[in-house]
Amino acid sequence: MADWAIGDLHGCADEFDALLELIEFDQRTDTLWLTGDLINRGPHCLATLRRVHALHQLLGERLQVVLGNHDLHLLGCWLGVRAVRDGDTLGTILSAPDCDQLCQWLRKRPLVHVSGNHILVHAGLFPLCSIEDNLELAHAVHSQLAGDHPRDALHQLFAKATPTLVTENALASQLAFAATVFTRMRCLNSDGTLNFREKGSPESLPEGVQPWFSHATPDMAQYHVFTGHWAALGYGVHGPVVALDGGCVWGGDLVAVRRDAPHQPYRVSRGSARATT
Ligand SMILES: [Mn+2]
Repeated sequence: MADWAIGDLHGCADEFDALLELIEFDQRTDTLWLTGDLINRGPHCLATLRRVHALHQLLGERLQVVLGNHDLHLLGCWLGVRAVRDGDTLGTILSAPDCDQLCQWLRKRPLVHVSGNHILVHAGLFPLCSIEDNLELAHAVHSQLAGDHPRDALHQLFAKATPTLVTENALASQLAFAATVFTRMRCLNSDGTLNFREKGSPESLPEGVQPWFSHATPDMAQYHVFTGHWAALGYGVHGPVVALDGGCVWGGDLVAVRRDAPHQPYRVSRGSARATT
């Protein structure tokens, strides 16, 4: 058996199938972690979401998916909290007969998943608070979103985030901050506040702006943190962080690693997979 992690799918269903074939994924025994952003921007979003949902039925807890910013956006569109935007490729999902079933499943996925010293999260962990506090924040978002009032939860998640954790505030008022950290964060400013602007490669960042993991605490060094989200960063191991978004949807690669050997990537490049109907 092997424990795998794969980066952002973004509707690249053919490449996902090809990568599972390449790594000889064994559905009977292997585990699979997906870094989120299953959908949007790419060509086969409905097929991808159905495929991952079906795999989850088959694998149960051996398949873990965390929510990314595009997954939250889809949930927002589904419940009428957000409008579909230019460049979105969510139409086939939103008009599918099984849209409700798929989105009900999606909203119950966590923002952070932990197993032993391995952590799965779409964008990252806030490095200026402990792992424990990060997990508590992620759980707060998850329980709201998976609870009885997902529309209210999404309104809170999409509210303007404070640029840092406000410790004296109630957790409920930190939901937008938490959702931003776990699903959208890339960089911090020199004062430790979230930088909402920079999306480029680390080399292109202005002075004082650093990747979030440059601030990683000794606390985090005991873990492997598997992330996606940052296509311009690409695949790489940065201390405890294993970045897996190879930018497949933008013409790059879909990347898999065995979680116990994160320095050895397996890649399928965009368009190299056989076309499916
Ligand atoms: Mn993302």
